[in-house]
Amino acid sequence: MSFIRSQPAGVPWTREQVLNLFNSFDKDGDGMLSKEEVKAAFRKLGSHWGGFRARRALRHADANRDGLISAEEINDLANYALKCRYTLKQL
Ligand SMILES: [Ca+2]
Ligand SMILES: [Ca+2]
Repeated sequence: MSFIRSQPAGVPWTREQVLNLFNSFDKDGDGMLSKEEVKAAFRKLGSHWGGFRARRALRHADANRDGLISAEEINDLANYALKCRYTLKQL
């Protein structure tokens, strides 16, 4: 099974856009991203497997293994999201 879809019409997200998106998904405003918040953000990025991506992303970026992405860890989270090569659909 392939998790990669080709979306030739899309434009890749920039690092800045990805970071802004993740920050905007801190719904409870505690400065940390929970797995649910990460999952919602990945859905917004265009993932059809938000839960799968959230688990993988946390494993990748959650350096202290507390299940939350802190401000220090969010750069690694963005790196992971950028590696997934989601694209921004043209409006
Ligand atoms: Ca939060
Ligand atoms: Ca953490």
